[in-house]
Amino acid sequence: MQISTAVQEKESNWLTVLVTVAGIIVGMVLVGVVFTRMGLLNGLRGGGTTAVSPTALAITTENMQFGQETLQVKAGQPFSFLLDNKDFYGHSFDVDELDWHVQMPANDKLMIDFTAVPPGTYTIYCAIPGHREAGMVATLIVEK
Ligand SMILES: [Cu+2]
Repeated sequence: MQISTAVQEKESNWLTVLVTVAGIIVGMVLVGVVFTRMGLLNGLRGGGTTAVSPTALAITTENMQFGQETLQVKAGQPFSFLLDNKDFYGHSFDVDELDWHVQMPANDKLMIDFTAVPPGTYTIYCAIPGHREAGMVATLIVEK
């Protein structure tokens, strides 16, 4: 009698442990799904990919050209650029008036966040010798 009670208690303890473990696993999976949906894990995956936030403007460089001739942002609010260099050599993203000088590694993407900038029309260029002359120039318009 005593033995059988002990066995029953043991079994119910096992069940409690199982239910707890299952609960933890389900919880972790749910948290993982939420984080993935929020894009928080994208940066951890590596491989040179960067999450694109909906407000980020993509700027591509390919064949010694900026893919976008004109970029427009609103003055007085922060914004992000996704610099996507598709060339097998490096470029740079320079705006002298704003003191922006960002290196763009070959075949890589990077996200840069900017704080608000004053309204105006600015010249974007690549500072690698010869690239600006070859046409790596674009215009940044910061609207009021
Ligand atoms: Cu360049």
